[in-house]
Amino acid sequence: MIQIQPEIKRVEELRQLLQQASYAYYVLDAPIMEDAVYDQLYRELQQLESQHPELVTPDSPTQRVGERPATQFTSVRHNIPLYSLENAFNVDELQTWDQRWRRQLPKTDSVEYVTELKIDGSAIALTYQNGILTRGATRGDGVMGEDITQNVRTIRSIPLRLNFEGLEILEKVEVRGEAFLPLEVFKQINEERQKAGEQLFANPRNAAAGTLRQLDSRIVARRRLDFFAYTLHIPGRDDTSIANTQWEALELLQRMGFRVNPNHKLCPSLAEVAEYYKYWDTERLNLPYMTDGVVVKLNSFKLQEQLGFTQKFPRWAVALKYPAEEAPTRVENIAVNVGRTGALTPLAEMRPVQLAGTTVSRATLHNSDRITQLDIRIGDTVIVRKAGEIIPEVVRVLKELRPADAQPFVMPTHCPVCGQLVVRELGEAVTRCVNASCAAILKGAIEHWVSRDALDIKGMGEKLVHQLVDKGLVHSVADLYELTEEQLCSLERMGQKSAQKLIDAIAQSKNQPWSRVLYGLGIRHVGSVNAQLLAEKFPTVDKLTQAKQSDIEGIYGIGVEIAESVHQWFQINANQTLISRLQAAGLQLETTAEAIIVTDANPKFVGKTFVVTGTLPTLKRDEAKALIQKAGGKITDSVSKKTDYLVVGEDASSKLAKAEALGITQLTEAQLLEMVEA
Ligand code: 0OW
Repeated sequence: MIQIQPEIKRVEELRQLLQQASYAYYVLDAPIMEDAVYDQLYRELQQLESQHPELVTPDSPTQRVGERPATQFTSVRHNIPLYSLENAFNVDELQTWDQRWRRQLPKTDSVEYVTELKIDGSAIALTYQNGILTRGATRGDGVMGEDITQNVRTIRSIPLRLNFEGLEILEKVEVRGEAFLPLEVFKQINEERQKAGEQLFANPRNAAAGTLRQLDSRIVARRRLDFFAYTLHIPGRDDTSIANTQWEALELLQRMGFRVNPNHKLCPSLAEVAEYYKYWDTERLNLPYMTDGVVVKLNSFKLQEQLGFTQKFPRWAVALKYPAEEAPTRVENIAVNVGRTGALTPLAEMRPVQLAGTTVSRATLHNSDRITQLDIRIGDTVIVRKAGEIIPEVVRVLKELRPADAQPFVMPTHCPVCGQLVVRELGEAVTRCVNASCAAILKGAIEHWVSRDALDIKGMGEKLVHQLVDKGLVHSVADLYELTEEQLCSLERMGQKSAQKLIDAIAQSKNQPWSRVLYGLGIRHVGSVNAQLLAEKFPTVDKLTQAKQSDIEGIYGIGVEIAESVHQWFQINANQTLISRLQAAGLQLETTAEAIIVTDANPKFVGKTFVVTGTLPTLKRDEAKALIQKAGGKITDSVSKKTDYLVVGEDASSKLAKAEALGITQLTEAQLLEMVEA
């Protein structure tokens, strides 16, 4: 090995200096050197690294911006699901949330809350191994996200290496936070897009999400995304093992090198939370980034653990939103929609009104309790709100404008679709049609089955589903797999070609994994997050059918009501029949081994054989292997003259000697990563 001692020392020195300067500038917002000095040091490091490529490490400041655009994003699993937040739109609803969690833990007297500004960006999850950033992913559906590591590395306030000074060195760390676009940058981007004649981003949140999903990380680097961390997990360990409270966790995140929103506050009572919410309603308009509410969390991790999660949300946190735009309009009719669970949902049909950039003409009235509470009548003038959510809501009725002929609404006693008597269980707010063959329920079930997160059957739109049911061609989702071309051709606007295409799409859906089939069954309380958790714990349908309710309850994030609903569903004969019909049709009712699909074919890898030996500095062996396979390379365990590359880690085995004897090219992890990204 030639003597390169002085260069190694200089490279280390430069790296240290540049990292401190970057941290001070982007995280502390307190520069410690002039930009010109930074650029000169950066160039010196770049020169040294190009002379000695083996000195390049993934956490070097020069490794932030990848050169080659990705072809597409691979989907990745979050070890710990990313939950979203339940909404409260005012202090009353905050109190309701507070009373609800207290009912779960009656003995709790005084608790502390942490309030954080709710940054209106895009949630991302970061993975660090031995302190090095190895993965960045979008939230996705909470369980599966997209690998956007290349893009995340360009966010200057995200450290490429954690600072464990004075802290326990943690092998694996998961950090979650909000990536966002500062308002200034958002305006700049839209000005550029305006000039380029491109469509503008509607708001900073869409702009951030759109930027994160850019395939070319050089574009991302130019857009100067920023990041506030708010959650820290150590996979495999209890959160309480590293901090006892959210407050401590935020401190820890700062010490490790993350930007944490400075406006978080410890509130000993709900009154203080309300004060904080009131203060920031106006104050937030002076901030250089978009917020849409306040996140209120119970500070104690012990309490958080005791409370756990519902199907989608943590019980110990709530998003206290700021009301968005509201507008008055008239109720012309109140119609009743029968959903796929049979629930009868009253809908206000209103005179169209402009709201938050869209035209609104319908708003959900939820259930008859809500109608009574609002005392809404046909002909009333109401205030409608769109609080960032897609579905607008009626906030209140302007009684002083009520016309004499306003008609009160009465919930129908018979299902408007199938005519059967409807049921409203005691204590339940919802009125439901319980006729399993009600066309509305069947249509809803099929729409759910073919939807994007379920079996994802393209071409099976709402109109087609309604035709299939109305013509008696389909009485259950299993019938889809027996549809013939001539049956489809008998439908409106269905030619022979599109019929065949649809038959193929239906057949194609048999390859969807067991978790999607489980979600597609439409079991109450089983969303796509829980379906994936259930499919992981019960890899075959038989295991799930035979599972006791207590086995199901034991899964992280699955509560009692979900377990009860799942267990009951599998006891019903009609459902068992459906399962066996789906099995006969060839649907995936068990988890097959994850096939590594070549997603980023790279000419340097296709047709080449790799052997990996020794411990790599940041990647696990199977991660390096997956990386190679996804790029189209082949992995073997032993070295032979057919081997093209040997990836060498620490304490390499005898394979190294054999590779040297055979003159096989050796690669360090850094060189492998460079090859992958090149
Ligand atoms: N947007 C935010 C924010 C925050 C998580 C922890 C468990 C569930 C929510 O500023 N300050 N804190 C959390 O806490 N979440 C936030 O945003 C959420 C993440 C996903 C949907 C929201 O954007």
